[in-house]
Amino acid sequence: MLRRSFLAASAATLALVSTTALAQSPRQITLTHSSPANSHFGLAAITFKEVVEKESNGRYRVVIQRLDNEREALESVQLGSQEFSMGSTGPVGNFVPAVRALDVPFIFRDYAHARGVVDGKIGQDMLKDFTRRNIVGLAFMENGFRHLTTGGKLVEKPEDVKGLKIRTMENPVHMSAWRAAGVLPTPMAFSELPPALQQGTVDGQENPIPVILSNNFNQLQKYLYLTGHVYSAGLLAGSQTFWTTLNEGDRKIFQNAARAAVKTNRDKVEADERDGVAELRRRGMDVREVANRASYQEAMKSAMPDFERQFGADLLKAIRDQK
Ligand code: EAX
Repeated sequence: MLRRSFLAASAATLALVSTTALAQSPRQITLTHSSPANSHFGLAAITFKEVVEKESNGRYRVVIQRLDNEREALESVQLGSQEFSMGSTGPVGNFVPAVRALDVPFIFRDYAHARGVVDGKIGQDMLKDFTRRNIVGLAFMENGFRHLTTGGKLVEKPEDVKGLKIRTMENPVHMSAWRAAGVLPTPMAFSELPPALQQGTVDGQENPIPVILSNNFNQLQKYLYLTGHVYSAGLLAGSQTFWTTLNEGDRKIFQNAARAAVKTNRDKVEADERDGVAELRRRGMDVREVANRASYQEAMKSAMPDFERQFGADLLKAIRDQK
């Protein structure tokens, strides 16, 4: 009797010790993102971390790292050597090609339209497809609508881009669209972009205001043209290998964190859209309105039949028609 209660007491002590030990050494997970800490991705990453750590009562610790090679980040997530990544759709189509339909130029009217599509059935079905690639598509994030920038060369109309070397993402849809406009698209990872602009390996690049602003591209580029040619979605990706170790309750925590991160991401994109152009002008960038955006659409038009073949005219129409 005495012995039994002694055993029970030891078991209780052991349980207490192990719970305490657990509480003291949280499970450490890594989230990488491209762009600086104060950017639309960096701030979203902080929200993700805060929600996970709070809702799990400290059982998880999220380590945020900047990794500008988005393809490497996504591959690490796929392999399970890191748990989460946040980045653009540049490399995402290598995993789920249908997502490239979101990269078709001029397919979205505005932010409300794009967000409606990624949050709706079309986007949610795309996210489910990632599981086949050992990736959990947690949420679509965004970079914003992309705009052209150049260093020395002034572009006053779409014809002026002919023959220019423009860095694009490693994304065949972007490359085809620019090629149609007469550009020599030069694909490279985001990490390679600043040196390429510095050394003049390319004449220009294209990225949304939040990316241009947070990465100080005003120091590397003279002109910004508000072409808004393509909506640049992002992906918050999770490792399927990690995900399968989680119970339902913990999965909920990460899903809640993803939802909160999307909100922070979009709020920051909106703030940058509101104040960013004035700020870039203040920093000395020559920002040009593009009165006739349709002229860029026209210039890229010859790429459309191929996009319809790749993604299906029905899918493109469904995206376009979503109210
Ligand atoms: O995700 O590669 C790019 O131009 C992206 O827009 C950038 O990495 C932000």
